[in-house]
Amino acid sequence: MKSVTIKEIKLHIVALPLVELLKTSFGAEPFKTAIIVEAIGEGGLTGWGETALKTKPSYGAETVLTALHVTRDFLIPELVGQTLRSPTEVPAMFKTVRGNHHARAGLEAAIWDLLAKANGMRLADYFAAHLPAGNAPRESAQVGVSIGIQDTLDAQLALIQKRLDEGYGRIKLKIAPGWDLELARAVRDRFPDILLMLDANSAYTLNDAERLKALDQFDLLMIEQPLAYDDIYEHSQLQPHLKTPICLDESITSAHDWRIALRLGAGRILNLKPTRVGGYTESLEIYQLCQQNATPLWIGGMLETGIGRAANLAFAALPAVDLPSDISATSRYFDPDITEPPFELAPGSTIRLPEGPGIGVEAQRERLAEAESRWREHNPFAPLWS
Ligand code: OSB
Ligand code: MG
Repeated sequence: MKSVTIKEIKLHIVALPLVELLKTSFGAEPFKTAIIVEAIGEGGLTGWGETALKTKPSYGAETVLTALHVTRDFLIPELVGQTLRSPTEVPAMFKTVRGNHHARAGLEAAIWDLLAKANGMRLADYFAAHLPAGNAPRESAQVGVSIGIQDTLDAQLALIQKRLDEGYGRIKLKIAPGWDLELARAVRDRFPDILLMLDANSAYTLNDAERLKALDQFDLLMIEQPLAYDDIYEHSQLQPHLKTPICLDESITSAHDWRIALRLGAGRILNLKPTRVGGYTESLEIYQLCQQNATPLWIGGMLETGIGRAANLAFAALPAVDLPSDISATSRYFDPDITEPPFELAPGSTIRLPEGPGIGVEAQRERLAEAESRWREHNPFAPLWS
Protein backbone atom coordinates (compact mmCIF):
# COMPACT_ATOMS: atom_id res chain seq x y z
CA MET A 1 0.00 0.00 0.00
CA LYS A 2 1.14 3.53 -0.83
CA SER A 3 1.98 5.91 2.02
CA VAL A 4 1.21 9.64 2.06
CA THR A 5 2.83 12.62 3.79
CA ILE A 6 0.30 15.05 5.25
CA LYS A 7 1.10 18.58 4.04
CA GLU A 8 -1.76 20.63 5.39
CA ILE A 9 -5.15 20.30 7.04
CA LYS A 10 -7.90 22.86 6.52
CA LEU A 11 -11.09 23.12 8.56
CA HIS A 12 -14.45 24.44 7.36
CA ILE A 13 -17.24 24.98 9.90
CA VAL A 14 -20.54 24.64 8.10
CA ALA A 15 -24.22 25.18 8.79
CA LEU A 16 -26.82 23.72 6.41
CA PRO A 17 -30.59 24.12 6.51
CA LEU A 18 -32.23 20.73 7.08
CA VAL A 19 -35.10 19.64 4.84
CA GLU A 20 -36.70 18.15 7.98
CA LEU A 21 -35.69 18.91 11.56
CA LEU A 22 -34.96 15.99 13.86
CA LYS A 23 -36.56 16.65 17.24
CA THR A 24 -35.36 14.22 19.90
CA SER A 25 -35.97 13.89 23.63
CA PHE A 26 -33.27 16.58 24.05
CA GLY A 27 -34.66 19.00 21.45
CA ALA A 28 -33.86 20.05 17.87
CA GLU A 29 -31.26 22.39 16.37
CA PRO A 30 -32.23 24.72 13.50
CA PHE A 31 -29.21 23.83 11.33
CA LYS A 32 -27.08 20.85 10.65
CA THR A 33 -23.57 21.81 11.76
CA ALA A 34 -20.19 20.13 11.28
CA ILE A 35 -16.51 20.72 10.77
CA ILE A 36 -15.53 19.58 7.30
CA VAL A 37 -11.90 18.45 7.34
CA GLU A 38 -9.76 18.77 4.24
CA ALA A 39 -6.47 16.85 4.47
CA ILE A 40 -3.96 17.66 1.77
CA GLY A 41 -1.20 15.22 0.87
CA GLU A 42 1.80 15.43 -1.43
CA GLY A 43 0.91 16.37 -4.97
CA GLY A 44 -2.23 18.14 -3.77
CA LEU A 45 -4.33 14.99 -3.30
CA THR A 46 -7.23 15.83 -0.97
CA GLY A 47 -9.05 13.67 1.59
CA TRP A 48 -12.32 14.76 3.18
CA GLY A 49 -13.72 13.98 6.62
CA GLU A 50 -16.60 15.20 8.76
CA THR A 51 -16.63 16.08 12.44
CA ALA A 52 -20.39 15.78 12.90
CA LEU A 53 -21.44 17.81 15.93
CA LYS A 54 -24.16 20.01 17.28
CA THR A 55 -23.70 23.53 18.65
CA LYS A 56 -24.88 22.46 22.11
CA PRO A 57 -23.49 19.60 24.24
CA SER A 58 -26.65 17.50 23.96
CA TYR A 59 -26.26 14.19 22.10
CA GLY A 60 -22.65 14.13 23.27
CA ALA A 61 -20.40 16.40 25.33
CA GLU A 62 -18.52 17.91 22.39
CA THR A 63 -19.71 20.83 20.29
CA VAL A 64 -18.48 22.17 16.94
CA LEU A 65 -16.48 24.80 18.82
CA THR A 66 -14.89 22.48 21.41
CA ALA A 67 -13.96 20.19 18.53
CA LEU A 68 -12.50 23.11 16.60
CA HIS A 69 -10.23 23.97 19.53
CA VAL A 70 -9.12 20.37 20.09
CA THR A 71 -8.68 19.66 16.39
CA ARG A 72 -6.81 22.85 15.50
CA ASP A 73 -4.66 23.23 18.61
CA PHE A 74 -3.93 19.65 19.71
CA LEU A 75 -4.63 17.10 16.98
CA ILE A 76 -3.57 18.73 13.72
CA PRO A 77 -0.05 19.50 15.05
CA GLU A 78 0.39 15.74 15.67
CA LEU A 79 -0.54 14.91 12.08
CA VAL A 80 0.97 17.52 9.79
CA GLY A 81 4.32 16.45 8.34
CA GLN A 82 3.77 12.77 9.22
CA THR A 83 4.05 10.04 6.61
CA LEU A 84 1.31 7.46 7.05
CA ARG A 85 1.11 3.96 5.60
CA SER A 86 -2.36 3.38 7.04
CA PRO A 87 -5.03 5.51 8.76
CA THR A 88 -4.93 2.94 11.57
CA GLU A 89 -1.69 4.69 12.66
CA VAL A 90 -3.66 7.85 13.53
CA PRO A 91 -5.08 6.84 16.97
CA ALA A 92 -1.53 6.29 18.35
CA MET A 93 -0.58 9.82 17.23
CA PHE A 94 -3.55 11.19 19.18
CA LYS A 95 -3.02 9.09 22.29
CA THR A 96 -2.01 11.99 24.55
CA VAL A 97 -5.38 13.63 23.85
CA ARG A 98 -8.16 12.04 25.89
CA GLY A 99 -11.81 11.88 24.90
CA ASN A 100 -13.01 14.27 22.16
CA HIS A 101 -13.96 11.34 19.97
CA HIS A 102 -15.84 13.30 17.32
CA ALA A 103 -12.87 15.62 16.84
CA ARG A 104 -10.48 12.69 16.41
CA ALA A 105 -12.90 10.85 14.13
CA GLY A 106 -13.28 13.77 11.71
CA LEU A 107 -9.54 14.01 11.18
CA GLU A 108 -9.09 10.25 10.92
CA ALA A 109 -11.89 10.10 8.36
CA ALA A 110 -10.08 12.62 6.15
CA ILE A 111 -6.95 10.44 6.34
CA TRP A 112 -8.98 7.33 5.40
CA ASP A 113 -10.30 9.12 2.31
CA LEU A 114 -6.86 10.49 1.41
CA LEU A 115 -5.09 7.12 1.68
CA ALA A 116 -7.88 5.23 -0.08
CA LYS A 117 -7.56 7.72 -2.95
CA ALA A 118 -3.75 7.49 -2.97
CA ASN A 119 -4.17 3.74 -3.38
CA GLY A 120 -6.88 4.09 -6.03
CA MET A 121 -9.41 2.23 -3.89
CA ARG A 122 -13.01 2.81 -2.93
CA LEU A 123 -13.23 3.47 0.80
CA ALA A 124 -15.37 0.33 1.32
CA ASP A 125 -12.67 -1.84 -0.30
CA TYR A 126 -10.00 -0.03 1.68
CA PHE A 127 -11.88 -0.78 4.94
CA ALA A 128 -12.11 -4.43 3.88
CA ALA A 129 -8.34 -4.43 3.24
CA HIS A 130 -7.96 -3.72 6.98
CA LEU A 131 -10.13 -6.71 7.95
CA PRO A 132 -9.59 -10.48 7.76
CA ALA A 133 -10.40 -12.14 4.41
CA GLY A 134 -14.08 -12.70 3.72
CA ASN A 135 -15.14 -9.12 4.49
CA ALA A 136 -15.44 -7.76 0.95
CA PRO A 137 -18.15 -5.07 0.88
CA ARG A 138 -21.53 -5.50 -0.75
CA GLU A 139 -22.38 -3.09 -3.58
CA SER A 140 -25.06 -1.40 -1.51
CA ALA A 141 -26.07 -0.94 2.12
CA GLN A 142 -29.44 -1.67 3.70
CA VAL A 143 -30.85 1.58 5.12
CA GLY A 144 -33.73 3.04 7.09
CA VAL A 145 -34.92 6.49 8.10
CA SER A 146 -35.00 8.32 11.43
CA ILE A 147 -38.03 10.54 12.06
CA GLY A 148 -38.18 13.22 14.75
CA ILE A 149 -40.91 13.96 17.28
CA GLN A 150 -43.83 15.74 15.58
CA ASP A 151 -46.43 18.09 17.08
CA THR A 152 -49.34 15.70 16.57
CA LEU A 153 -49.94 11.98 16.01
CA ASP A 154 -51.56 12.80 12.67
CA ALA A 155 -48.47 14.62 11.49
CA GLN A 156 -46.30 11.72 12.67
CA LEU A 157 -48.43 9.14 10.84
CA ALA A 158 -48.44 11.23 7.67
CA LEU A 159 -44.65 11.49 7.73
CA ILE A 160 -44.26 7.74 8.22
CA GLN A 161 -46.58 7.18 5.24
CA LYS A 162 -44.46 9.54 3.15
CA ARG A 163 -41.24 7.70 4.01
CA LEU A 164 -42.84 4.31 3.32
CA ASP A 165 -44.04 5.61 -0.05
CA GLU A 166 -40.49 6.69 -0.82
CA GLY A 167 -39.39 3.11 -0.21
CA TYR A 168 -37.86 3.11 3.27
CA GLY A 169 -38.14 -0.38 4.72
CA ARG A 170 -37.33 0.46 8.33
CA ILE A 171 -38.76 3.34 10.35
CA LYS A 172 -37.12 4.74 13.49
CA LEU A 173 -39.11 7.11 15.67
CA LYS A 174 -37.84 9.33 18.45
CA ILE A 175 -39.62 8.96 21.78
CA ALA A 176 -39.72 10.75 25.14
CA PRO A 177 -41.82 10.20 28.27
CA GLY A 178 -45.41 11.01 27.26
CA TRP A 179 -44.65 10.48 23.55
CA ASP A 180 -44.18 6.74 23.58
CA LEU A 181 -47.01 4.25 24.29
CA GLU A 182 -49.76 6.22 22.60
CA LEU A 183 -47.43 6.86 19.66
CA ALA A 184 -46.44 3.19 19.30
CA ARG A 185 -50.11 2.13 19.52
CA ALA A 186 -51.23 4.59 16.85
CA VAL A 187 -48.37 3.61 14.54
CA ARG A 188 -49.00 -0.13 14.96
CA ASP A 189 -52.75 0.32 14.39
CA ARG A 190 -52.05 2.06 11.08
CA PHE A 191 -48.97 0.07 10.01
CA PRO A 192 -49.20 -3.42 11.55
CA ASP A 193 -46.32 -4.95 9.57
CA ILE A 194 -43.59 -2.36 9.15
CA LEU A 195 -40.09 -2.76 10.63
CA LEU A 196 -40.40 -0.29 13.48
CA MET A 197 -37.96 0.81 16.17
CA LEU A 198 -37.87 3.56 18.79
CA ASP A 199 -34.99 5.75 19.96
CA ALA A 200 -35.25 7.32 23.44
CA ASN A 201 -31.90 9.17 23.45
CA SER A 202 -31.57 8.47 27.20
CA ALA A 203 -34.94 9.93 28.22
CA TYR A 204 -35.85 7.25 30.83
CA THR A 205 -34.62 5.80 34.11
CA LEU A 206 -35.08 2.39 35.74
CA ASN A 207 -38.16 3.85 37.46
CA ASP A 208 -39.80 3.77 34.01
CA ALA A 209 -39.23 0.01 33.62
CA GLU A 210 -42.97 -0.79 33.57
CA ARG A 211 -43.62 1.79 30.87
CA LEU A 212 -40.76 0.45 28.76
CA LYS A 213 -41.99 -3.12 29.31
CA ALA A 214 -45.40 -2.07 27.95
CA LEU A 215 -43.69 -1.32 24.63
CA ASP A 216 -43.03 -5.06 24.19
CA GLN A 217 -46.57 -5.50 22.82
CA PHE A 218 -45.73 -3.46 19.69
CA ASP A 219 -43.30 -5.92 18.12
CA LEU A 220 -40.41 -3.49 17.90
CA LEU A 221 -37.18 -4.34 16.13
CA MET A 222 -35.37 -2.71 19.07
CA ILE A 223 -35.42 0.19 21.50
CA GLU A 224 -32.40 2.44 21.27
CA GLN A 225 -30.67 3.91 24.34
CA PRO A 226 -33.56 4.04 26.84
CA LEU A 227 -31.42 4.89 29.92
CA ALA A 228 -28.65 7.37 30.76
CA TYR A 229 -26.16 8.33 28.07
CA ASP A 230 -23.22 7.26 30.23
CA ASP A 231 -24.75 4.10 31.66
CA ILE A 232 -24.06 0.47 30.82
CA TYR A 233 -24.90 -1.33 34.06
CA GLU A 234 -28.52 -0.23 34.45
CA HIS A 235 -29.23 -1.23 30.86
CA SER A 236 -28.09 -4.73 31.87
CA GLN A 237 -30.64 -4.64 34.69
CA LEU A 238 -33.40 -3.54 32.35
CA GLN A 239 -32.76 -5.88 29.39
CA PRO A 240 -33.85 -9.15 31.12
CA HIS A 241 -37.27 -7.57 31.82
CA LEU A 242 -37.88 -6.64 28.18
CA LYS A 243 -38.65 -8.87 25.21
CA THR A 244 -37.63 -5.99 22.94
CA PRO A 245 -33.87 -5.98 22.32
CA ILE A 246 -32.05 -2.97 23.72
CA CYS A 247 -29.74 -1.29 21.22
CA LEU A 248 -27.00 0.88 22.71
CA ASP A 249 -26.00 4.17 21.11
CA GLU A 250 -24.72 7.00 23.38
CA SER A 251 -23.22 4.68 26.05
CA ILE A 252 -20.80 2.88 23.76
CA THR A 253 -17.82 5.13 23.08
CA SER A 254 -15.15 2.46 22.47
CA ALA A 255 -14.50 -1.22 21.81
CA HIS A 256 -13.81 -1.49 25.54
CA ASP A 257 -17.30 -0.19 26.39
CA TRP A 258 -18.88 -2.66 23.99
CA ARG A 259 -16.91 -5.58 25.46
CA ILE A 260 -18.20 -4.62 28.92
CA ALA A 261 -21.75 -4.21 27.63
CA LEU A 262 -21.67 -7.66 26.00
CA ARG A 263 -20.28 -9.23 29.16
CA LEU A 264 -23.04 -7.63 31.26
CA GLY A 265 -25.83 -8.26 28.76
CA ALA A 266 -26.61 -4.54 28.62
CA GLY A 267 -27.87 -4.69 25.05
CA ARG A 268 -28.39 -7.15 22.23
CA ILE A 269 -27.76 -4.79 19.30
CA LEU A 270 -25.23 -2.05 18.60
CA ASN A 271 -25.74 1.26 16.84
CA LEU A 272 -22.15 1.95 15.77
CA LYS A 273 -21.49 5.61 15.00
CA PRO A 274 -17.89 5.78 13.86
CA THR A 275 -17.74 9.42 15.00
CA ARG A 276 -18.90 8.56 18.54
CA VAL A 277 -16.18 5.94 19.06
CA GLY A 278 -13.36 8.14 17.76
CA GLY A 279 -13.10 6.95 14.19
CA TYR A 280 -13.02 4.08 11.72
CA THR A 281 -10.00 2.32 13.29
CA GLU A 282 -11.90 1.84 16.57
CA SER A 283 -15.01 1.03 14.49
CA LEU A 284 -13.19 -1.79 12.72
CA GLU A 285 -12.30 -3.30 16.09
CA ILE A 286 -15.93 -3.05 17.25
CA TYR A 287 -17.05 -4.51 13.91
CA GLN A 288 -14.87 -7.57 14.51
CA LEU A 289 -16.17 -7.93 18.07
CA CYS A 290 -19.71 -7.99 16.72
CA GLN A 291 -18.70 -10.48 14.04
CA GLN A 292 -17.04 -12.81 16.59
CA ASN A 293 -20.03 -12.64 18.94
CA ALA A 294 -22.65 -12.71 16.16
CA THR A 295 -24.12 -9.49 17.57
CA PRO A 296 -26.51 -7.63 15.27
CA LEU A 297 -24.89 -4.40 14.10
CA TRP A 298 -25.87 -1.30 12.15
CA ILE A 299 -24.35 2.09 11.45
CA GLY A 300 -25.92 5.13 13.07
CA GLY A 301 -25.93 8.69 11.76
CA MET A 302 -25.55 12.29 12.92
CA LEU A 303 -27.40 13.86 9.98
CA GLU A 304 -24.06 13.86 8.16
CA THR A 305 -23.43 15.87 5.02
CA GLY A 306 -22.53 13.84 1.93
CA ILE A 307 -18.92 13.70 3.16
CA GLY A 308 -19.63 11.91 6.43
CA ARG A 309 -22.50 9.91 4.97
CA ALA A 310 -20.44 8.54 2.07
CA ALA A 311 -17.88 7.17 4.54
CA ASN A 312 -20.57 5.70 6.79
CA LEU A 313 -22.21 4.13 3.74
CA ALA A 314 -18.90 2.50 2.80
CA PHE A 315 -18.68 1.06 6.31
CA ALA A 316 -22.32 -0.05 6.27
CA ALA A 317 -21.64 -2.06 3.11
CA LEU A 318 -19.33 -4.40 5.09
CA PRO A 319 -20.94 -7.83 5.41
CA ALA A 320 -21.26 -8.07 9.23
CA VAL A 321 -23.42 -4.92 9.29
CA ASP A 322 -26.63 -6.92 9.21
CA LEU A 323 -29.40 -4.48 10.16
CA PRO A 324 -30.57 -1.38 8.25
CA SER A 325 -28.38 1.66 8.96
CA ASP A 326 -29.41 5.29 9.69
CA ILE A 327 -28.20 6.50 6.30
CA SER A 328 -30.97 8.03 4.22
CA ALA A 329 -31.11 9.55 0.76
CA THR A 330 -29.78 13.10 0.35
CA SER A 331 -33.34 14.39 -0.12
CA ARG A 332 -34.17 13.49 3.50
CA TYR A 333 -31.50 15.89 4.75
CA PHE A 334 -30.41 18.67 2.37
CA ASP A 335 -31.40 20.53 -0.75
CA PRO A 336 -28.71 20.75 -1.90
CA ASP A 337 -25.98 18.88 -0.06
CA ILE A 338 -22.33 20.02 -0.23
CA THR A 339 -21.40 16.95 -2.31
CA GLU A 340 -22.40 15.55 -5.69
CA PRO A 341 -23.93 13.30 -6.83
CA PRO A 342 -26.79 12.91 -4.35
CA PHE A 343 -27.48 9.57 -2.67
CA GLU A 344 -30.72 8.03 -3.86
CA LEU A 345 -32.84 5.32 -2.32
CA ALA A 346 -32.79 2.15 -4.44
CA PRO A 347 -35.18 -0.83 -4.41
CA GLY A 348 -35.12 -2.95 -1.25
CA SER A 349 -34.46 0.15 0.93
CA THR A 350 -30.81 0.27 -0.10
CA ILE A 351 -28.27 2.88 -1.18
CA ARG A 352 -25.62 1.93 -3.72
CA LEU A 353 -21.95 2.60 -3.09
CA PRO A 354 -20.53 5.29 -5.36
CA GLU A 355 -17.90 4.01 -7.78
CA GLY A 356 -15.04 6.48 -7.45
CA PRO A 357 -12.00 6.13 -5.19
CA GLY A 358 -12.19 7.14 -1.52
CA ILE A 359 -15.62 8.37 -0.40
CA GLY A 360 -16.67 8.47 -4.07
CA VAL A 361 -18.51 11.81 -3.94
CA GLU A 362 -17.17 15.27 -4.77
CA ALA A 363 -17.22 18.24 -2.39
CA GLN A 364 -18.70 21.30 -4.12
CA ARG A 365 -16.44 24.27 -3.30
CA GLU A 366 -19.08 26.95 -3.82
CA ARG A 367 -21.65 25.23 -1.62
CA LEU A 368 -19.01 24.60 1.02
CA ALA A 369 -18.16 28.32 1.03
CA GLU A 370 -21.85 29.20 1.25
CA ALA A 371 -22.33 26.81 4.20
CA GLU A 372 -19.31 28.39 5.91
CA SER A 373 -20.75 31.89 5.60
CA ARG A 374 -24.09 30.60 6.87
CA TRP A 375 -22.28 29.30 9.96
CA ARG A 376 -20.60 32.68 10.50
CA GLU A 377 -23.89 34.50 10.07
CA HIS A 378 -25.94 32.31 12.43
CA ASN A 379 -23.32 31.24 14.95
CA PRO A 380 -24.29 32.84 18.29
CA PHE A 381 -20.74 32.28 19.61
CA ALA A 382 -18.89 33.97 16.75
CA PRO A 383 -16.35 35.86 18.89
CA LEU A 384 -14.80 32.52 19.86
CA TRP A 385 -13.83 31.84 16.28
CA SER A 386 -12.11 34.38 14.08
O1 OSB B 1 -29.69 9.22 18.37
O2 OSB B 1 -29.31 8.24 16.53
C1 OSB B 1 -29.43 9.28 17.17
C2 OSB B 1 -29.05 12.28 14.80
C3 OSB B 1 -28.30 13.13 15.58
C4 OSB B 1 -27.97 12.75 16.87
C5 OSB B 1 -28.39 11.51 17.38
C6 OSB B 1 -29.12 10.63 16.59
C7 OSB B 1 -29.49 11.05 15.29
C8 OSB B 1 -30.34 10.26 14.40
C9 OSB B 1 -30.26 10.59 12.92
O3 OSB B 1 -31.17 9.47 14.80
C10 OSB B 1 -29.86 9.49 12.03
C11 OSB B 1 -29.45 10.02 10.67
O4 OSB B 1 -28.36 10.61 10.52
O5 OSB B 1 -30.24 9.84 9.73
MG1 MG C 1 -29.74 7.10 18.83
